[in-house]
Amino acid sequence: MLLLMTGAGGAVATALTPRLTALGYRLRFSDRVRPAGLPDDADFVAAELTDEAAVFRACDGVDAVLHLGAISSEDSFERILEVNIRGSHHVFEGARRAGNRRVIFASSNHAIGMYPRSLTIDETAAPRPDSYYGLSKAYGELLARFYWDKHGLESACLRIGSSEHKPSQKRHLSTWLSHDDFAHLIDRCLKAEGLGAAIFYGVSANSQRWWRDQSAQTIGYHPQDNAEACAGLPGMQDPMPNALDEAHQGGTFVSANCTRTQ
Ligand code: 15L
Repeated sequence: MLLLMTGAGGAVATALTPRLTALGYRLRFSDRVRPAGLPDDADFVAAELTDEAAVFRACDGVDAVLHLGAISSEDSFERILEVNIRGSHHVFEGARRAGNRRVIFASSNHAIGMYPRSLTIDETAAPRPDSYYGLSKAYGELLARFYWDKHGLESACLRIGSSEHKPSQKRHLSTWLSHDDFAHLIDRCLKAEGLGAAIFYGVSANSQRWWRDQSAQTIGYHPQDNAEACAGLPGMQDPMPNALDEAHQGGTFVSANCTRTQ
């Protein structure tokens, strides 16, 4: 299967590349500029997400799309609008036009970041974005639903927690997604029959997780890693903790540009 990976120069894509290759996927890489270290013979298409024609070219001829490309943290509404909102629309429309089988959309826990940490939620939880960034991910989930309902384009939206080499903050004990589990989840999403427009949490088997979805098990996602193994390590603190961030699942995104104090 030929898989287009947007945001190919990012840390997550770099970690996923050898794992997806080992699982048998052929990759087409796309980003604004060719990532350093990409072999000369790699299939690469340069595309700004804001450039509709370039994104359409990237989608042409692939079987599925893994849309990782985005501004990956909070930013101005205008920048988020252009890159994440308009850019994701270009990707879904490009996939539809090219007849791609399925889109895996990198949504985020920040689409549901305003849920309190005291609550365990599942994949039916309605979006409660904690930032413009989280809003753009909630919009991506709606785009995915829309392209399934209107055009029969299948998708999986992954509400990714913290995709890191290993947990390094207290919050990661709940949110960590190991790179191995991430690659396994993508593989299950690409192989599942009758996916429709699905939403899954991208989270490892953390003992302290806030997200439990039944449907991820039905596609055979069985995460192997657990952040708890790092619980006792020195330095596992959240950056500049405050009451608002510590009460909500999104962490520091919650208090950014927030006029509420509690
Ligand atoms: C995300 O969606 C961000 O892209 C990443 O930088 C982290 O902030 C992560 O969420 C997280 O919540 O840890």
